[in-house]
Amino acid sequence: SGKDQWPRGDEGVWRDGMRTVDKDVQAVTRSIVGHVQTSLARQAYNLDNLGAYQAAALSARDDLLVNWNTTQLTFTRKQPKRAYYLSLEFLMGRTLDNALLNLGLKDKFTDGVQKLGFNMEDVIEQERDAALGNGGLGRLAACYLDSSASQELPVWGYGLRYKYGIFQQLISPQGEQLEAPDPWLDNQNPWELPRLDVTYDIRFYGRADRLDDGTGRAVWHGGQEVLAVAYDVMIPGYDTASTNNLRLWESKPQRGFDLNSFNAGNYEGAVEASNSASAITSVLYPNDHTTCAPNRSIPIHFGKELRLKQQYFWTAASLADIMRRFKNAGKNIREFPDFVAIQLNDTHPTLAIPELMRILIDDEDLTWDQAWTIVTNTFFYTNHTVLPEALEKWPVPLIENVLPRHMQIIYDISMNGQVLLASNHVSDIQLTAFVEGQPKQVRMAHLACIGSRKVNGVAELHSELVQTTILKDFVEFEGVSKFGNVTNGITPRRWLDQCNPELSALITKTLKIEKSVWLKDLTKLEGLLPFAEDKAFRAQWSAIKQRNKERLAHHVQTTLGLIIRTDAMFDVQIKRIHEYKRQTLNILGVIHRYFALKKMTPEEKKKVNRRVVFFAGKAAPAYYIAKLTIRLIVNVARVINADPDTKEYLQLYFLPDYSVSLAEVLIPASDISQHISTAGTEASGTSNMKFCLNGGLLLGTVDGANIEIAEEVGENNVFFFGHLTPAVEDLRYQHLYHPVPIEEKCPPLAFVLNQISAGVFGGDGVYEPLLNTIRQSDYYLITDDFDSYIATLEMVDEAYLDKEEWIKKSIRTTAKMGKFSSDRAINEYAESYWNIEPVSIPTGGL
Ligand code: F58
Repeated sequence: SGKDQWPRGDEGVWRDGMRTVDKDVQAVTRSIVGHVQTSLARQAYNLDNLGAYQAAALSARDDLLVNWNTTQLTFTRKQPKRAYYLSLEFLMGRTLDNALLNLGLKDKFTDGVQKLGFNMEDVIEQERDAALGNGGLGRLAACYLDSSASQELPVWGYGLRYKYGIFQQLISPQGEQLEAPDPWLDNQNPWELPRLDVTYDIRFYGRADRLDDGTGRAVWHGGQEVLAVAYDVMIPGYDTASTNNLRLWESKPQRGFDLNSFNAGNYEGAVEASNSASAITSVLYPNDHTTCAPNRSIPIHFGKELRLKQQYFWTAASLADIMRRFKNAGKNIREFPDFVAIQLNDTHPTLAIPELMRILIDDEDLTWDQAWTIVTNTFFYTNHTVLPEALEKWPVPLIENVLPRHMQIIYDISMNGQVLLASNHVSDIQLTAFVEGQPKQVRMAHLACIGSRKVNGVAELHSELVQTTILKDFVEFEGVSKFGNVTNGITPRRWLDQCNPELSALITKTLKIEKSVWLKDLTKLEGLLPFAEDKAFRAQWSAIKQRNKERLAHHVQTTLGLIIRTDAMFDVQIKRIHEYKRQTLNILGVIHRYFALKKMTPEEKKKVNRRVVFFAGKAAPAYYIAKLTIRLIVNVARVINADPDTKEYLQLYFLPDYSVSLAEVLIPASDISQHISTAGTEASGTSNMKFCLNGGLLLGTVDGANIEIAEEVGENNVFFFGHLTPAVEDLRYQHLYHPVPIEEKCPPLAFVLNQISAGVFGGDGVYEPLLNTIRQSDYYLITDDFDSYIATLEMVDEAYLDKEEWIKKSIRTTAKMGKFSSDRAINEYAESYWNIEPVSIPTGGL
């Protein structure tokens, strides 16, 4: 700092005008009332909860802005190396509560809002979720932003500002999933700052002419140009002034409309051009692990070109922005990787690799080798799946048309790779080619891998599978040191302190340290271990779980009008609906239990463990089998919940429209949660960590991060079942070549399937295609794992009946979850991948 860094005028006058964050309740109420009066232009006497939310949000935003400005100014002055997290999805959920907790202002706002006649919980509920993501991958990005800011790491996110987030899920009277748009911006979004001055022109189509000057440069011209406009979202760190930025791009026509067409009397044509530009950021794609339908025969090709345009629009705008910031700092282009690290969240931003090559060669006049050195020291690629049908491939003719210059560069990268391979005597060059097939397609995972400095998977087992299956040949070619693992994590701020305030308070009281200490070093939770032996502590622990169940029951009653009993075990499976995640196994298990109950005498029933089973999750709109699974669950629920023989012992609910906010109510209420993917298919899973952090036990397969959770909490505190990864391929082979009828292989399962076929749950034969996936190839091994699944469910019942032992397991589980903080994960990226360091941010203005 220094005098020259002050903008102009009298420093004292500036300082006097400066807002600070450290406010008392009166400052809070004044600020809220001020926003009601001016920003909202509303009267105090008719203010409703929504108005109160908006005013409170604007007030919190003022505080965030102070810190955000200081943070950005500090970065500009210090010029640290920065990391950029490129993700097509950021599943942020609600912001107000989180912002207040991170700012340390929650109590003051609760108090202030109360004085103004409102209840804080009701006010918080007014906010719509920012649901710019499908599932785990998008929520992971949100947790990583929270951790980066909390640890004062200079990390910016880059994404798209979709006008419509993930679709809203409705359930029809028949139990079918229906999709409705999610116009989340309709009530205005106080958390974003339009930056109408930060714009870039993004080109599509046209021609790329190579210059014949031997430099390899080309000129890309013509086609369509679309404007990218920046919107900034502030990301507050916890217990620090550090407030990072998430920059989201909106697409707009370059000019309001095409004057030429307009003058030629083609008014509709003129408006159309403007529509097509805006279409790029209009909606989030609701696909989930499916470029091809998982029955592996029906490809889903909806709006492919638009998706490619989204990917390019976003990566090109982000790179242009990163480049402009880098150049403003006055550095030499060769130093780019010393100041910039770019993390590719899955293959969606892979076009950034040829795009940076294009910038460096065509605009910056570097040679191919100079450019390639910069590129391969800048990018890092995280893989999130090894499911073959989920690996992105783009048809060459499509790229050639939309991005002609990039197709040339991709061919050149491929050719150079091949030459290198040949000179390294790699046996099967074909395998590493990333332009393959008929029609030719570009395998994006291969391109991302070859263009990155490092590649990682998201849990130990998954990273191993990445190296031994999909990228095996690259390991041979480039050496294992390029490949690593960063096990996923979750932010304990949202996923414990915010969603389970009572448990958070009990932990703070018990550990006898400040909340901010253990929330920033989650391994401190180990201090809870001795209290598992303390009966009074156990009573408090289980009373909190009970109140969280009641909170969930209350939520379900007010939103759906259903009465849920809370004197039962709460058993939860919430995640995208997908065959590999095996919600089918769960519902078949429920049906099995239902028939077992029906056979019992009243005496036998008295000994039964009462269960309430919850499902929630969305299916990709084109994923027929997943939608049938939802329909089956809903209709089984109808029968079971109405059956007087069983309803006291077994209840089943499908909660529609799963979201981050619904997860925040469900997770703290769970006794046991299910993570039961076929071994080797779930890369990591992250909700497994959330449940365990909140003292819910885990029922799962030996897959993804379940394995590492068991390592931490001890095998005797989790319930594992099913075949292991190495057996999966053999079993699938047997299904195809030595099939055994289900009646013989697994009679209890055959009985359940037959009951569904017989129409016990209605449907008139609609479920046959779903049942046939099990009866025929059974790719996801339901028939192989059913028996051990049922046996394990029974072990869970038995364990739950020993209440005191169960609570001990619950406490021990929470105590050992330190590893799964996203702070740990983001530190691994910062240290071992990006090579960036924390920058401390002064509090209070300039
Ligand atoms: C998920 N992937 C993994 N993809 O399935 C899960 O195991 C992991 O914990 C999580 O990533 C975080 O690493 C995932 O959520 C998607 O939603 C893609 C969205 C775009 C289309 C393809 C699926």
